[in-house]
Amino acid sequence: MDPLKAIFKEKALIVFKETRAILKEKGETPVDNVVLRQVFGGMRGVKSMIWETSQLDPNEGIRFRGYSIPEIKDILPKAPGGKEPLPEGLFWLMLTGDVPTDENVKWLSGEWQRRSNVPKHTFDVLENMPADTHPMTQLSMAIVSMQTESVFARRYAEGMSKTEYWDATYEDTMNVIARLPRVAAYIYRRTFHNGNHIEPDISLDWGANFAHMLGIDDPDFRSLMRLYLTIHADHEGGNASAHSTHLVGSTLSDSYYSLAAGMNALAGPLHGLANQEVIKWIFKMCDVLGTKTPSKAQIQEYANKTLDAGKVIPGYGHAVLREPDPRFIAQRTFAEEYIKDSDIIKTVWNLFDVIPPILQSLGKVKNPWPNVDAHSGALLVHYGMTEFSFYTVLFGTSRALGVLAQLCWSRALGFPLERPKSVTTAWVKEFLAKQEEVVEG
Ligand code: HAX
Repeated sequence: MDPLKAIFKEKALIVFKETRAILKEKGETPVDNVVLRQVFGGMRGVKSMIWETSQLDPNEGIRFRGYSIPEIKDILPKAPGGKEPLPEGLFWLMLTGDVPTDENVKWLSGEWQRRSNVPKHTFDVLENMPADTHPMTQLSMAIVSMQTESVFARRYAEGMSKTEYWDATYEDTMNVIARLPRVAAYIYRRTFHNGNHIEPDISLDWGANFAHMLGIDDPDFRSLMRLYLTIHADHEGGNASAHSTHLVGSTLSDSYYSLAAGMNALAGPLHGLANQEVIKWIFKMCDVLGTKTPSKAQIQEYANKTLDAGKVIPGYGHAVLREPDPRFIAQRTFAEEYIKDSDIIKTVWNLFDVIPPILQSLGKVKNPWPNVDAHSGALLVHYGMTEFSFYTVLFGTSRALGVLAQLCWSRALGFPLERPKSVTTAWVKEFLAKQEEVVEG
C-alpha cells in the first residue's frame, strides 16, 4: 500500500469509529433550526452535511484542516527556490489532516506523474467536439470519457465489499487528479493554439508541469499556478461544485461521474464562471470608455449602469463570506510581490475601492466585498493568458483536489445516499394555515 493511502486508512478508521460512537449516543441531538426563508432561499446556512477537508468562516474565510490561507502559505512545502505552496501539499493535508514533509510532497508529485497517462479515446472525444465548444463543456466531457478507467466501477461490478469502497475511490481520485493537468492543457492548446500540444515534463511538480503544458514558461507563472491551484481547491461542502460532487458521489457514482457533476456546477456564472465574467466585464468597460486606465469615477458610473440593466457585478458578493475573501487578498499580495506595473491589476484594485459602497447602498447585498474571482483573471492576463473562457477550467482543476479528497472521506465514513426532503408551495400554505389555527384556537 502506498504511504499516503496507508496514512489515510489509519486516520479514517479512527474517525469512522468516533462518528459511529457519536451517532449511537447522540444521533437525535438537534443541530439547527430551519426557517421558511432558508427553505425557499437556497438552504443558506443549514447545517446538513459533513465535510472534513475544510471549513468556511464568514469573516475569516476558508480554513483547510484548521489552517488559514496565510498559514497554508507558510507551512506547506515549496518547490526548490519557490515561495508559493505546492498544491500536492494541500491535497496531502486535506486527505490526512497532517502537514506533509518535503519528502511526502516529492513522492506525491512523482506518483501523480506516474498515474498521469490519459486514455487515447479521451483525446478523440475532444477532437470530435466543435472547436468552439466552451472549455468547461470540453472538461466535463473529457472527465466523463475517462470513466471507462474507473477502478471503483470495475471493482463494484466484481462484487467489492462496502469496506473497500474507500480504497477504490482513493485509486480513482489519484488517477483523475494526476490526469487533469494533461486534459486541461490539451483543451487549452486545442482550442486556442491550433492543436500545437506540449509534452509533459516529468521533472516538474504538478502545478509547474501544468503551466509548462499550457505553454507559458515564465517561472513567475509557474509560481502563480502553484498558488492558484492551492487556494481554489476547497471551500467547505455547501458550495455548488462541492455539493454536486458530494450528492452524485453519494449514489456510489465513481470519482469521474461525481467530479464531472461538480464541474458542471462550477460552470455557472454565479459560481466558477464568474472568473471569466469578471475579466469580460472589465475589458468591456475599458472598451466602452475608450481607456485602459478608467478612473474611479468612470468605474462607478459604469458599475451603476450594469446594476440598472438588472445584472450583477461579477466577482463581488458571496453566499457565506461577509468580509473580503482571503483568496482575493492572497492574489493581491502575489501581484504586489511579483508584478511591478499593470493597468489591468490597478483597475482590479480600483474596483475594490469603488464597488463595495455601491453594493452597500443597494441595501440588499449581504456581502459587498470581492470574492476569489475578482482578481484571478487580471493575473492571468498579465502573464499572457487572455482566453477568458478557459479560466474556469483552471479553477476546476484545482477544485478537484478538495472535492475528491472529501469523496474519499465520504466513502471511508460510509456516508449514505443523500436525500433531503422537499415540499410544495401548497404544502407550505397548508402548514402555515394549520399553525395559525393552533395560535388562534
Ligand atoms: N451585484 C449585484 N447584485 C448582487 C451582487 C452583486 N455582486 N451580489 C448579490 N446581489 C444581489 C442578489 O442578486 C440578490 O438580489 P435579489 O434579491 O434581487 O435577487 C441580493 O443582492 C441578495 O443576495 P445575497 O444574499 O447577498 O447573495 P446570495 O447569497 O443570494 O448570492 C452570489 C451570492 C455570489 C451568487 C451573489 O453575490 C452574486 O451573484 N455575485 C456575483 C457573481 C459572482 O461573483 N459569483 C462568484 C461567487 C464566488 C464563487 O462561488 N466563486 O466560484
